Amino acid sequence: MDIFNYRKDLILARYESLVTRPNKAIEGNGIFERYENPVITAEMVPPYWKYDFNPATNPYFMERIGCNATLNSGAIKWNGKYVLMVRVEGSDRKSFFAVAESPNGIDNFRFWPHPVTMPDTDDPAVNVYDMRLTRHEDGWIYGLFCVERHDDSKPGDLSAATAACGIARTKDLVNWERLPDLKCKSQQRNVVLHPEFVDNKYALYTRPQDGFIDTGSGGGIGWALIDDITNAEVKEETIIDPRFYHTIKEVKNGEGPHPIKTSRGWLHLAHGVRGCASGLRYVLYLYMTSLEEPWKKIASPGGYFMAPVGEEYMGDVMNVLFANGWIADEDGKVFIYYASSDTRMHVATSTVDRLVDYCLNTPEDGLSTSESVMTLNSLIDRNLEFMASK
Ligand code: M1P
Repeated sequence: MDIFNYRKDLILARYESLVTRPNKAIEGNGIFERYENPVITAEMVPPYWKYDFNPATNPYFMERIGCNATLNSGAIKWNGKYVLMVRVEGSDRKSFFAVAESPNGIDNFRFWPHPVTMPDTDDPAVNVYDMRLTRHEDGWIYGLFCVERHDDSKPGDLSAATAACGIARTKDLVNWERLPDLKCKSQQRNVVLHPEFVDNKYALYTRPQDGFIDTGSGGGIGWALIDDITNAEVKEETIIDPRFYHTIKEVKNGEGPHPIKTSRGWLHLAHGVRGCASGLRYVLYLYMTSLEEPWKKIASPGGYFMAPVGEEYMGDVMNVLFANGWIADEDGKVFIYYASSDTRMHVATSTVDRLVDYCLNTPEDGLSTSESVMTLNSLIDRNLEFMASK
């Protein structure tokens, strides 16, 4: 067989076996289950996005367009399928959005034929990423994402960048209407649209930051009401989930996907960042806010909900878990889509009941060693007493 056909068959067979690989849950801590395999990796991008399939123009069947990573994905249930709005990062470091769908949410994810063609604003972005999808009660599906541009106020500095919140909406996940970027005094990343109107206004979870990387005076996850989503402007911003010294969110934090409405309150998934000798460590945490006043925190379990394990530590940006998509099914099952080390996508499953139980019954961070030991001793004492009584 000639090299073109040999390589083409090999690449197609490898791709098919990867995307059809069944995934199995791993029993864990009772709060959620991880799965044996990642759900989407760079190798699962369709070969016809990478290779020129014409032997006349690609006689060696060589890769023409490289894919580096598939990460931070928005998520939505769409026509009965589990759909991810994947951040695909090319080998040229540019990210774009592409939709992948699965019949069961845990394996067999396949990309739709084309990536999303996202319209630009009058001030085109250099890079866009990390879309949060919200099916809003106004009837639109919104995608809020980070828009990165070079910071032209620092002409000689090639790494100087700015972050703003891009806003687009769609009815089919294919055709997008781009709205003006969020107007705000600070830079913004990790902005999320709340699914319901609050006081007849659109509500945003924000993450104000002084610089592109450093949050500086930005104190944590914010809350802002917006009069007009087609010309969105943050006029007032309140910090609802502050970062705090010697916690998992000392350096920064950010809202994940939009919160899930439960009978006990809004259930939130977020990421927290702390600094250590090897750099920044990104973990996931949960919190809950009041149903009537979604800006008021009612539960704040201490510590992280998920941190990297095993191969999740490895990748382009080590020691990072990041989540901006989850799906709650009608039967209460929750699919948490998270990326590890800015490289690949995974799923973890749980239920609304278990996650709410976790939030309401996990002790809060007492903010000191003494408090942590006291909390631990209280559990040990209750257990010893209970076990002795049996
Ligand atoms: O590299 C880790 C993450 O860093 C950023 O998150 P944050 O704004 O909270 O620092 C984002 O660029 C995110 O995409 C990335 O995964």
